[in-house]
Amino acid sequence: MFKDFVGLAISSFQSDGVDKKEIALIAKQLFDFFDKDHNDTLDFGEIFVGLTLLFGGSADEKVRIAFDLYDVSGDQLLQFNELSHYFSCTFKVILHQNEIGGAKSCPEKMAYATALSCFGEYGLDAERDGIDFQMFKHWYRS
Ligand SMILES: [Ca+2]
Repeated sequence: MFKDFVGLAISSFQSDGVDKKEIALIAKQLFDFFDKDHNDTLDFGEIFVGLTLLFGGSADEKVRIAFDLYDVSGDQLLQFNELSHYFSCTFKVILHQNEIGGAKSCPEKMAYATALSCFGEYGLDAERDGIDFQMFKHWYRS
């Protein structure tokens, strides 16, 4: 079931030149998020609740979901690579939606710069520190 899910995620993004490993990673986090009883299958209820939260939740719930999805290490901190990964995915979606004509913008570079400025704003060390949920929420809303 999980393999199907990842396969589906990969094939639906394949034409966009998005890194497969990256999709697989996010798909895994997303799957875990949906799979509330961790039995490696998604039942209708889990999918329904997951989608409701993703698309219908309050702003607070959405921030929480984003935070948990990208906290791959699960230590309740977004390390620099996790945060820049989050921005990279966000920018890819935004750029894809807007299809800025001809202008070759690079989501990875933008993500790196944004993550750097976010860490800088809180006076954190990109090598060692991480953004906690309160910082992320504050930053998300500013
Ligand atoms: Ca983490």
